[in-house]
Amino acid sequence: MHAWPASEVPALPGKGRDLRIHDTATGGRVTLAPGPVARIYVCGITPYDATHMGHAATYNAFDLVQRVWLDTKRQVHYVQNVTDVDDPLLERAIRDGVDWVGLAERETALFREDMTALRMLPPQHYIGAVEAIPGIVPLVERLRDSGAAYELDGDIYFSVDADPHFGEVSHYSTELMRHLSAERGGDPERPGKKNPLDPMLWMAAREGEPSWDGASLGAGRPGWHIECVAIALDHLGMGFDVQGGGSDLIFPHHEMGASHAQALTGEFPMAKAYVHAGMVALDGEKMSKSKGNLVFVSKLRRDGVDPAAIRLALLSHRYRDDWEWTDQVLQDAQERLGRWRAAVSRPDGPSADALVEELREALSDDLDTPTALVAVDRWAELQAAEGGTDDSAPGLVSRAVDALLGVAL
Ligand code: 5CA
Ligand code: ZN
Repeated sequence: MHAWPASEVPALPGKGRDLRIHDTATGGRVTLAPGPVARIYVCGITPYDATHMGHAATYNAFDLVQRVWLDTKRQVHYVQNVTDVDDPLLERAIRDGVDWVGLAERETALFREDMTALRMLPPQHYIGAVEAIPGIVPLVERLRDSGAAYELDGDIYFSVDADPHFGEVSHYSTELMRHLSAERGGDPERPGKKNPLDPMLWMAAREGEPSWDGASLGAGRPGWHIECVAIALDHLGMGFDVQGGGSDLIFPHHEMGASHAQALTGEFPMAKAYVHAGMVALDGEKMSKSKGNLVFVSKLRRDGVDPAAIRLALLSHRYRDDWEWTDQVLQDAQERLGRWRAAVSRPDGPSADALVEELREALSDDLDTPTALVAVDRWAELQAAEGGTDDSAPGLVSRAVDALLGVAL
């Protein structure tokens, strides 16, 4: 699949700091020190109702990770998937009486437009589940042949008991895992499974549903977790730097993914850091496609809202926190954007060298965007109150806010 066009990232004087980031698997902060090429996998959308503010907030967090790395003069190798075949997508297509392929294509196209408008850096590899099937089938065959997977009425399940590290990403109790498994696409109640938590790797073809050639597995379609593992291993290999997504992916998705990879390669964990963004709510409940309580990026754009203001609204919250989208959040961001634009539109101003270092420090500190925004606010206030004589300062602030925060002033 093609991704979306990249906006240019201005180079800043000096060099940024290494990222210290919260890792769900170890429960603490890790300092990431990748080689010259940092590797990141971010779970992509299931394209049936994109792009709501929760999605945008999560992709914003991982865009910042890349901007910090780029500022340390590293290259970034970024991979993202599109879950373009899965139960919720097929169910939505049936509900709306539309073709599932067309639905996925339309929503993916909208997501690309939204990501472009928000200045999110594109992945180098943007891979759909369907196009990944030829790579998924041999992995499932290997898992089955090594005893880490088994067949149940034609479907192939992964055996979580095959992985001695199972549970070490989420650290959730068995009870919670069982609950979340039922809620998030698993089938803990299905009779005949070795462990109720075992997830499906390959689903045998069902009447009226799409299916693909699965070689010795028979016709069918892939499970959700093996999709991301196959794409990540194919394009990044084991031991990449960050696996990212929202906190609702901690279990089962990232836990199962780490287990699949461990059973396939004998190595653990698949990623050096498992990084999770908090959930964005609307009217007191998590924004979700299934509940339908959504605010869409595309709707705001159609209403004439500047994408830079949307991005500032996302940045005003710490990425790990759960938070609530309100009209006030957007209005505050619009006002802030106006103040910043007025401040950089003058020919000179107070020196901004210290501000660049403050931004670097705040972002390297587990992506502390609220502190970063306050630092820019202070420079803009000083500009408004006293001005300054540094004729390179407004340009430097514009470039820093663009390079590090993805906001075009
Ligand atoms: N296709 C899978 C990942 S492989 C998937 O979860 N798709 S999704 O469309 O449901 O979500 C895409 C990303 O947005 C995931 O990282 C998910 O955790 C995140 N996300 C979904 N809802 C919210 C929300 N309300 N707040 C923050 N992030 C969210
Ligand atoms: Zn995923």
